[in-house]
Amino acid sequence: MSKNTSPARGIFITFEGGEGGGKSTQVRRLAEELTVAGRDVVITREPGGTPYAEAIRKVLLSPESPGDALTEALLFAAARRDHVRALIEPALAAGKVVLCDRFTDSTRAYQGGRLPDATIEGIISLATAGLTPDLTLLLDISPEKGLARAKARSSATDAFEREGLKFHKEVRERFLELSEKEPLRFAVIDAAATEDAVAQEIHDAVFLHLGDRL
Ligand code: Z5A
Repeated sequence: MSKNTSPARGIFITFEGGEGGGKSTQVRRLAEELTVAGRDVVITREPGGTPYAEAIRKVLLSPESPGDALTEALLFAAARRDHVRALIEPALAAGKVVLCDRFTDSTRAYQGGRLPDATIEGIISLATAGLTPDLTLLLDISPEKGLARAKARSSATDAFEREGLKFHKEVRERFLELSEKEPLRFAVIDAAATEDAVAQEIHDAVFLHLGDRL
């Protein structure tokens, strides 16, 4: 009788929220913590994560963006399909912990206000073939604070950062609505707190939701 030697499936954690919420900072911190604890961790981001998807990222964030939500959603989805097939699924199949800076909830929050829900969900489903995060950490912060942080870091702005405050407030509301619809998948983190306090809240949420698998 052959023994099953394939590793247990890995864990998929996504970080979501508006600009300057500290997602990239906290992805790195959680990766360090889990690595020290002996887990094999992969850090990635959207749009991007693979050479092909990183090339699409350049197009998406360029100032030439036509500003059409369907065009954007289809491009995000094309990048995501390559990312899921070439990087995320193989890492999960190998038993790794995948930490992803933005994923499908960003499409729901950023493109969602301008397209029907059925269109958004159809496009997401085509790109992911049903892959859903095990846990989504929503780093919630007021757009005023988040954009100020992003600006303090760099004076260059991308196509999304140039949108007005009203747009960013609506994005924040959509993220919060998503977290209310799926409270078991989401943990809402107060991202206005200090970096150490945010890291502690994330640690607590990860071990509360996934402790038995870590
Ligand atoms: N987008 C979309 O529309 N649809 C989609 O499906 C997807 C994405 C996947 C990608 O931008 C854009 O694509 C994004 C949505 C859209 N819109 N925008 N803009 P990105 O990936 O280039 O940018 P971002 O995701 O918004 O990341 P960011 O601005 O780099 O923010 P962050 O990663 O959340 O924060 P950070 O880089 O960790 O920190 C920002 C600064 O704050 C930095 O100087 C830190 O040192 C500082 N920081 C971090 N934490 C703290 C605390 N706690 N206190 C004080 N200062 C802090």
